[in-house]
Amino acid sequence: MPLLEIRVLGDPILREETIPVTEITDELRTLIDDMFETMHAAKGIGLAAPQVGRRERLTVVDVDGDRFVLINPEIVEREGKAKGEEGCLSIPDVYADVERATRVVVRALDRDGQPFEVEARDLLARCFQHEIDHLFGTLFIDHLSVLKRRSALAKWTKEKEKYPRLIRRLDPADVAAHHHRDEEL
Ligand code: GNR
Ligand code: NI
Repeated sequence: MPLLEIRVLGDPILREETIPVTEITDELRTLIDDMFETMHAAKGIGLAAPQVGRRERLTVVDVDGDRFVLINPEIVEREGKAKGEEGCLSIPDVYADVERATRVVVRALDRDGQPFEVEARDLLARCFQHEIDHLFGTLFIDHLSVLKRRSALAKWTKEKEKYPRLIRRLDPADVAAHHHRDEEL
């Protein structure tokens, strides 16, 4: 399964709203598999379709082995507030504290098109909120104060030079490493 290229901050697709999925095809399931593989190779806990150049309203999540495919997800309940550190595979090496709800309930379709609801807390809830933001063109830096956003963007101005044409290519060796680890677990 191929690794997908990750789009980084500055690529306009990260700022677009995604299009709801109307039909779950084999092609979409292949995209889902490739997104999991790419997320694992990048050592991320979530990955949204726009980050790999796609407009489908779709994201995948793996927080400590709790894996989710979220198609057309919606947050139907939110509760509590807490700050916690976030990063983004599309803004590598930039981190900042973001205030998020500590508990959410998300309604979505799974990879078979079946509707489900999931209640999440803490890091999983944070990850769901971060990913659902991506599906509407919002990035974690948008939640920062002007001052903190400026310092994050200043760091990015330097980091960005590592990503010609705003594309981040992962090392295929990381995929092999991950498969090896899967076999051990
Ligand atoms: O890998 C990721 N870590 C993370 C940490 C805290 C809150 C959200 C995230 S998601 C991020 C991967 C990513 O960019 N998903 O869009
Ligand atoms: Ni992200």
